[in-house]
Amino acid sequence: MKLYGNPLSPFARKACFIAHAHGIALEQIDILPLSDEGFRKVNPLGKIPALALDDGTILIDSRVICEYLDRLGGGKFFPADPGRWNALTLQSLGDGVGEAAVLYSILGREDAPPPKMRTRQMAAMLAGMDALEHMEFRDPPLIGEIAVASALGYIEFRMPELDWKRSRPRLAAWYAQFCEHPSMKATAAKST
Ligand SMILES: N[C@@H](CCC(=O)N[C@@H](CS)C(=O)NCC(=O)O)C(=O)O
Repeated sequence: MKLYGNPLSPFARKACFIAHAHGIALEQIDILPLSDEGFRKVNPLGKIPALALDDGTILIDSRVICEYLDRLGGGKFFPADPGRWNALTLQSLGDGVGEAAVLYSILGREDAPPPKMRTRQMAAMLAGMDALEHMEFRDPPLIGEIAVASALGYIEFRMPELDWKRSRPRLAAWYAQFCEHPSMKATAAKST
C-alpha cells in the first residue's frame, strides 16, 4: 500500500500512527499538495493523505484511511458503541484544530493574507484547545486522542511562537506524556 502524505501533515500523521501501531508497512510518498497539480490524478481534491491499496483502490481523507488501517490491523482505535460517537467527535475536534492551524499557516504564506480569514482560523484553534483543556483523554488512546495529538504536534512544529501551553496546563501535560507513545515518536516530523 502507498500512502501519499507529508511528514508535516497532521492528517497523514494520524494514518502513519495507526499503521505503525499495528505494524502495517506503508510505502510513503511525499507530496507538496499546494504545488503538485499532478496529484489530482490520485485525489481530485488535491489533499493529503490518500491511500492507494494494492488493487488500485484509492482511499481519501484521513478519517476513512485511519478506519481502514485500523480494521486491517485488528481494530483497536475505533470502538463500537457506546464509545464510538465520543471517539469520533473528539477526532472531529482534533481534526478541526488541525485544519484551522494548517489554513492559518498556509494563508500566512500568501502575499496579502486575508486578515479576517486568518483571525477566524486562529480563533478556532484557540477555542478548540480551550475545549480540549477540560476534556478527559483515554488511555490506551483511541482515534480521538491520536487526532488531537497530531494537531498539537503540527502547531508545536509550525508555530513554536504560539504560547498555547501556559494557559492550558492539563492539555500540555497530557500532550507531553502522549509524545512518549512509540507511534508518536516514530511519526514525529524531524526539523532539518
Ligand atoms: N479532511 C482532510 C483534510 C486534509 C488536508 O487538509 N490536508 C492538507 C495538508 S495537511 C492539504 O492537503 N491541503 C491542500 C489543499 O487544501 O489544497 C483529512 O482529514 O484528510
